[in-house]
Amino acid sequence: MTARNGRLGWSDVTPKAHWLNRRQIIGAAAAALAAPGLALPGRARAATYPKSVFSTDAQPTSLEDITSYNNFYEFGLGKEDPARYAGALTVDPWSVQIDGLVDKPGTWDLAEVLNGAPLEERIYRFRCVEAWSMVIPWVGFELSWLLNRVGVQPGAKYVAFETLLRPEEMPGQQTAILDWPYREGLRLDEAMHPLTILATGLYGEEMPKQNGAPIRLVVPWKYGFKSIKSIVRISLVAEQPETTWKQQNFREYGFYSNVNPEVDHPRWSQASERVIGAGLFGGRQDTLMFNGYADQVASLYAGQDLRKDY
Ligand SMILES: Nc1nc2c(c(=O)[nH]1)N[C@H]1C(S)=C(S)[C@@H](COP(=O)(O)O)O[C@H]1N2
Ligand SMILES: [Mo]
Repeated sequence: MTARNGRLGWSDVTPKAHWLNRRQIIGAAAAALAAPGLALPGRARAATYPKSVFSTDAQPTSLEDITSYNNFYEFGLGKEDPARYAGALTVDPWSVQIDGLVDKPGTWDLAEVLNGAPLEERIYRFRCVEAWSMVIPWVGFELSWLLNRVGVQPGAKYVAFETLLRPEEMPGQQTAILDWPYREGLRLDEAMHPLTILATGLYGEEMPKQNGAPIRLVVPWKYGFKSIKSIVRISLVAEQPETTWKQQNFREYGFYSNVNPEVDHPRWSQASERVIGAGLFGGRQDTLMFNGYADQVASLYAGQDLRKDY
């Protein structure tokens, strides 16, 4: 992972049809703004955000693949279920409860959460525990920015997250495939790490519902299930919180779940991964320690046995 100096820019690596489409949208939006009395169309939110030195220079997966091959069990077990059913999810209004060991607990409207947020584009590798991967151009901000705003108290050691519980709109929640609501957690130092973001969009547009609208976590060095979607609650706590997949099967899904090619899943190897969208041939690559972010995060785990703390 390197700074992007001297490398191809986003427009160079974005699939061209989509980029042209984005430019047309931006052009239309600018025209609408320039013409008094013309309303800005709802979807014309595409915008460019500052590039981050944390972005990978790897080729982003297409928007089509990122939004049609998803895991979001609230909408079903199939990869195509979220794109089919998540449209029913109401994401406006949306509020986020922030509680526990913080100076300013409360329930904030999403607009208040995002007020002043330093949004950036973060092109991250994304590795699912099922041994497939993508490269996703998120839009988001560092979780630490929000935690610093609400004031983390000294006793806090972990951060717990919860997804919305609304079975009327989420058919998967009408079944017992998981213990709802979906819950995740990070150690406080992981949560405060600059790579850890709350994402509100991808490809320069607001977050598609199937990807976890309106706000979701992204922790690029951990298996994808840690990156919890559609967050309604963030709690600062003293003890390691219960998390959905660990509760489901603690032997297969540990609390840490750092991407690690040397620690296999009990039922399959984690040494390599299927690259989504890479075509019929040559679609596998070796999995990297901490998903390629070892330089940035390995020090968080100094002195820990990663086979034990899987
Ligand atoms: N609430 C919730 N968050 C979730 C999931 C889920 O089922 N429910 N699936 C996880 C898994 S297993 C993965 S791989 C990623 C998938 O994110 P994507 O669909 O945006 O690629 O979301 C994670 N976050
Ligand atoms: Mo996953």
